Amino acid sequence: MTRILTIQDISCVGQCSLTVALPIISACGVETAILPSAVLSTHTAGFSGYTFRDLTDDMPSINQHWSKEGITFDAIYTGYLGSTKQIDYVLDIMNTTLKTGGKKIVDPAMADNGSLYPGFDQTFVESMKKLCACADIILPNITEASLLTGLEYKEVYDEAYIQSLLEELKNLGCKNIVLTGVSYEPSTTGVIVCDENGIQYYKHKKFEKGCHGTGDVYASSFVGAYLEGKSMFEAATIAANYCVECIENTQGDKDHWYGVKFEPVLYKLVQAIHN
Ligand code: PXL
Repeated sequence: MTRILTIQDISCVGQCSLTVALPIISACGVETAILPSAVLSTHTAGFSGYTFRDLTDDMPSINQHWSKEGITFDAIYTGYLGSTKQIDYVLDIMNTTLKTGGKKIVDPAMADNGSLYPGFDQTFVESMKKLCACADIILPNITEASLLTGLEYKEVYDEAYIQSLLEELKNLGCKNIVLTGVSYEPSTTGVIVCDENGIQYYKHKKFEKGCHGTGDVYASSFVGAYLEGKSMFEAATIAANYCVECIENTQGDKDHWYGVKFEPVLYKLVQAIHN
């Protein structure tokens, strides 16, 4: 059985980060160990007055204990990280606990819709570049790709712009790129997988209003499918279809503005992976 470590925050309420990654990756059939980067009472997008407990200082001793116990992982998947200093500790954890040939999968979860999330700054972006450069696979959205590359953020763009983002990410050292939210026309959006074989695009239905937390649902279901043996493009397609199911299951429910109802349709993801 494959064992993964995922490092991201616990937003106690709000259906993102670890409360999404742990159930989704586990349901895919992968043993999922967690390292919380921070504990927040809620996520930061739409709630006010949330608490934030930074767990950066706990990371070195957790890593030391795992090393002493000989605990290792087949893959490490990082999401929302709580501080710049934490990125150096994450790199240490990757060096000590990842099995030979193990995969480093980085979702540079720090921005969306043209802006950084609250609490992040350019220093964090610079550190995130380091983490992305050493990753086997990164999963940025267009905002994150523009921040990582220093290229202008565009809401409307053409294939040449996307090509330049991918080229600059490769220049940064990124080996395999799964670029999400690539939309060339109002009614569709999609995901690009860029690896040593070239570029593939999977296009699907676009919803008028995006839902919070879909980036984490996407990355987690991609990771689950990929670690269960799907190719990068197959995993990217399966994850996109699952996100569409999650949004369809949530849209129209005004009380559920903070995340997607991913649980009732989780069986569809499992079926798609183990068909
Ligand atoms: O979904 C990304 C995410 C993760 N964790 C926290 C967030 C966000 C996005 O807003 O606020 C705490």
